Amino acid sequence: MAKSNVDVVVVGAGFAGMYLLHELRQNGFSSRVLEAGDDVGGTWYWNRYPGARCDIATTDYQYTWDPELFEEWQWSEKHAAQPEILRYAQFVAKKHDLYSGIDFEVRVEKAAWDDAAKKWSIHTSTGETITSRHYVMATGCLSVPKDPDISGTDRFTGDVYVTGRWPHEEVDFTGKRVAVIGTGSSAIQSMPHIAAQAKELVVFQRTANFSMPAQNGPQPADRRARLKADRIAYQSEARMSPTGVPMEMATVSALSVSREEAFSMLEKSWQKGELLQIGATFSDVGINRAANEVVCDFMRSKIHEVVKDPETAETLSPRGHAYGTKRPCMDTNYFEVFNMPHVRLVDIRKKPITSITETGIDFAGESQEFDAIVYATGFDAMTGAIVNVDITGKNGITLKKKWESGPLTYLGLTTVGFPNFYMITGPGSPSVLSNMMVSIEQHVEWIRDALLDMRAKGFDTIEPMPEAEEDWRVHCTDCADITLFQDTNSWYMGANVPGKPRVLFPYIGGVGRYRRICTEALQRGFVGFEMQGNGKHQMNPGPVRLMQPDVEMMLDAMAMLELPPIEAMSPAEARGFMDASATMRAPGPDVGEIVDGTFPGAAGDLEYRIYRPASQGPHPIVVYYHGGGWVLGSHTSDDPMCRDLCERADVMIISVNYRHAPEARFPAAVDDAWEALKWVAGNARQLGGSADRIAVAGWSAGGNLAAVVAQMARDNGGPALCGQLLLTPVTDGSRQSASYDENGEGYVLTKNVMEWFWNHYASTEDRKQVKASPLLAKSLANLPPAMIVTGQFDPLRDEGNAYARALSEAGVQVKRIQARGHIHTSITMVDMLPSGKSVRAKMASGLREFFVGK
Ligand code: N01
Repeated sequence: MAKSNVDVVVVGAGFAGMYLLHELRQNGFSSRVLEAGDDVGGTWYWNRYPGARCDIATTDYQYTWDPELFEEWQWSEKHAAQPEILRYAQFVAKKHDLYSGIDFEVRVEKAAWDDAAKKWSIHTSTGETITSRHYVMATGCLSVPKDPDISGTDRFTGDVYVTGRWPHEEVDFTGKRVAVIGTGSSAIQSMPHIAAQAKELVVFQRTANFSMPAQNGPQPADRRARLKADRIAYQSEARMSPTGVPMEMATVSALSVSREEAFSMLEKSWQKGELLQIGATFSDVGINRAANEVVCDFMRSKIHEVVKDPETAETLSPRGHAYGTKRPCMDTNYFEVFNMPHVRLVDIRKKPITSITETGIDFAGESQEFDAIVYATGFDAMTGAIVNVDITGKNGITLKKKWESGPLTYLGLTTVGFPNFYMITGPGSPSVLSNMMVSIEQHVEWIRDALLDMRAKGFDTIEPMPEAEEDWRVHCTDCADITLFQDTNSWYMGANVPGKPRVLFPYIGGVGRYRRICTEALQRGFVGFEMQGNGKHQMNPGPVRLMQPDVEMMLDAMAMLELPPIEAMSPAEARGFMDASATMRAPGPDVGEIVDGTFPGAAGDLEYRIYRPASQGPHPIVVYYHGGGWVLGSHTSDDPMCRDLCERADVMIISVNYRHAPEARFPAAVDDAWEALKWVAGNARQLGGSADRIAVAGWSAGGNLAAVVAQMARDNGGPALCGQLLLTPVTDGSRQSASYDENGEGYVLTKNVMEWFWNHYASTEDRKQVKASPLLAKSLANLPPAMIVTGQFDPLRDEGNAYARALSEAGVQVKRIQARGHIHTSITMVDMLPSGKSVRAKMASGLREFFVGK
């Protein structure tokens, strides 16, 4: 007799529920696993349509937690078909005696949290009520077929099939007139099988889809060899990779090679027959529309090669959505189907279905009779299975109500108001954008480790904190914002279900990054969670380290290059290194005009570069001081950012050089910066700008100089400044703030590099002077309005913020931007890191505001 009070109730006996059951048993937790079907397998139990196969190669789509399985189970093909995957699930269930822990043909109808008892109360379709301390939804992301939303579906008297609920017995379409509605993965896989049998097949397509041949056959030799040589290393690589499948990271932009070369690189990827390979051919397919279009063109050319009738080929060619923003498909002879004489393609955007009738389908003035209709119309993805159960958390709030405007989770695993409730591969986790096996295992292990840690520390309940959930929502949005996903109507965006909120449901920051964040949350003592039990109450608001995904990707790439530390170089070597790096960056936008010249510095002529907007002048002038720790750089070293600010703000930027340390130590740079400002102010009209509309700006050490000259201008009665824009400025060299410890290593500008800069520039005594440390000024009153930008992961963050606070306290108008998830150098990386774009847009609007009404 199964127990009605257990530690954990798990819903679903797919690969997630099975592994969780195993781990719970191994660790002495009592459990009940409830499954609606009559066998294990989850998605592979339900999706039995002909041709159903896994799109991820079997070398990668298999459990790793039981190493014996690698010997005991041999896959027959590269992409296993549904019956084989189901047999694998059954094999594992038998081997580990999992069947004995699962209740089949039981649906959970209701689950409610009892806050007094600190337990879940779970009501099932059999009338049983089970209580449990913890409740886990392992219900899969694509398990609730969506309503086809076509009128008259209930009228049809012929045979009706839904790909996601296919009958267990074989379906024979021989001699039948068949309609297939939908052209997603399920339709694309099943179509060749249906076409081979049917007398007549009509395919109703709403949106054409990208698909490539699966090139099925034996397992990929290279992957097999790597697995055999070092299974652990291969698995670790998968776990830390962006998608859960080991793959080389692309470093080349699709726009940096000729079209011929791009097509030849794509052809190589195509030949591999691996789902993720095409998108991984170039570094910018997911984030740059023009780069993505190269891939789209290639994919469309392939359709035209196969499909003989050009009009049909064009109808089958996706237009209007970026490659990868709707799930790309893998097929076996899908496009070939449309060369068969008994197959017809109907584009329902041009010929809409008006109704299903008793005998067939009415569309665009035609009435066609069918013996069978196959609905391959997809799923209420990601959240459908979760909110289908009436789940009530604290204070009587249901999850359905809470998620009305979109799912809110912390780490895609938990949600505020629902203690001891977990989702496996839930919304806000990589899930459907990853190799599900890798993601499932990671979630199961996270839940297991959380339960073990709670038991060890005597906690009964775990619930995410609202701040953590909000941070996660913002981070997920940051990640989505740099991609092309939001422009496409896809089930990833909830767009296939009328009324569903439109957000990117899965987390797109990558499998490896996600794993690191989840692990950090546990290892640092339940970061972001409120824990209670045994009279103890712990709140650990964190936050976990959430970087902008592109910034982190850049750091990963830099780590792989194993670059020598700057502080181990001489200034000359460091300058050479910086110049070489600059040749590899994107140039930045075009501006109206660029003019180079010289001005008289404090000890001789120095160079400047003017960036003039294309619009009619005279323009406001921004005197700009470059970054580089007073040791590196020049008037051209921040070229892309100067172009970007000029173009966005419609102001003239004059980037001025200054003498560098150690050859010219403090206060040489200040003296030159000051001379530059005076010279620009005195020559504003000749330079084509407005003499009464001048501001200063600078990045890093240049931000330090800009802040210093703004004070000097105030103290010397001019030039009058309209504003100061300080990007991650140095403001206080006399002591180091907490951000030096927090962010002192691993974020390009390290504590050691900063010390190296200071040592070259100024003595310990000099650092205490106001012209080196503007924060130390006796008064900051009467300075021009300021915009101060600080990066979250910058050692200089706190001193930038301290300067902003001090200015504000002195009555200066200050706008502060905290660049979430950014490091010291990332905001300036124009056209390389898309996440910096919105920060620079704010900087530009800040610049424009300096001059409003002036
Ligand atoms: O569902 P889909 P699916 N009238 O939503 C169309 C995974 N999977 O079951 O795009 C007419 O992709 C709809 O049109 P549109 C995989 O992640 C994996 O095929 O909304 N048409 C679309 O063409 C996959 O992405 C594997 O304009 C209507 C189709 O129906 C996910 O499951 C195999 C319509 C639905 O396509 C879902 O795939 C299979 C209407 N009223 C599935 N409503 C493997 O790993 C919808 N459509 C192998």
